[in-house]
Amino acid sequence: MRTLVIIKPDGVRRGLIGECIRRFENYDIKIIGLKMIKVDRESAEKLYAVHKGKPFYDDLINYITSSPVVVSVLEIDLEPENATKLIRKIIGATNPVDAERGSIRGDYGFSITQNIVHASDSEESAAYEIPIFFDEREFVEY
Ligand code: FUP
Repeated sequence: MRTLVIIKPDGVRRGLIGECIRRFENYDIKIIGLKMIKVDRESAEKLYAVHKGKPFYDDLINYITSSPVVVSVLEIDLEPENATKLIRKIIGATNPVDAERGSIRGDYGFSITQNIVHASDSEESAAYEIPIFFDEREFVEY
């Protein structure tokens, strides 16, 4: 399964790009797309369309567009349910206070909005999110 992972503005600003990538590389996960970008408003609104109308929506959009992020597409050699579980285990629960030690958010997070990483939470959301940031021709096969 392919999934989108974003190292969010606080992850980049705090020098955690390498640490985050390390944690995915520790598993049999292949990075097939990787780039640094500044997310524009339109892409942010697409990414977070499911949260439109929620009290934290504006903060979320302002935050993800505030400074550069690293967007990546990971290929995990597992069926979607287990791939999603593995990614969730590596990044940890949304709220850092609930995230287990050993997960990215559990070890480094201190805010629910600024929680270092984003990952698609299902095969369907990955299929929706990946094209917001990547064209199929950008992926490398190896
Ligand atoms: P996750 O899949 O863990 O990234 O979490 P969600 O898709 O549920 O939420 C997306 C983002 O919305 C989170 F990264 C942070 C933000 N959020 C809040 O700020 N407050 C909330 O109560 C829930 C989510």
